Amino acid sequence: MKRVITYGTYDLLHYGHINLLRRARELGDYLIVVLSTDEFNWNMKGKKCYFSYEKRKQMLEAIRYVDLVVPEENWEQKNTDVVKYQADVFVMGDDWKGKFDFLKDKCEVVYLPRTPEISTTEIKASLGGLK
Ligand code: C2G
Repeated sequence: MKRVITYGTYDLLHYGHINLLRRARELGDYLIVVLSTDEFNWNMKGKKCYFSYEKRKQMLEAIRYVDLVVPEENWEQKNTDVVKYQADVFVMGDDWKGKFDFLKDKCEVVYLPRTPEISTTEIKASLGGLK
């Protein structure tokens, strides 16, 4: 079984996220999503999520491409995660291109083209304008 691993915040889930998850799952037989906790987002990414970790986890677990959702608590856990979850492939959108090449000694590293014109930031901005 070929195991794929990917990371993200997945707040305000949208079709760009789904496109990524679908293509990631197509690279193997089992997809693990390592989901940023609320604390990690706030303390390390300066992001305040609209939905809590539990809600974001619940939504991801409902997606047919996703087999397992586990917490991302820090930037450093990737090296141990790929071993712990026996990942054969590490996948991220290409906004992260090159950032995780250090994992190449443990697994295949794939950066997939982002879906253009959609982002959580843009959704928040356009909704912010609505009365
Ligand atoms: N993504 C995409 N197309 C978009 C938006 C996002 O392909 N229009 C991808 C991102 O490249 C990422 C995944 O969807 O691979 C999740 O996106 P985010 O939730 O924004 O992830 P991010 O906040 O970048 O967290 O340790 C890594 C971090 O946890 C990544």
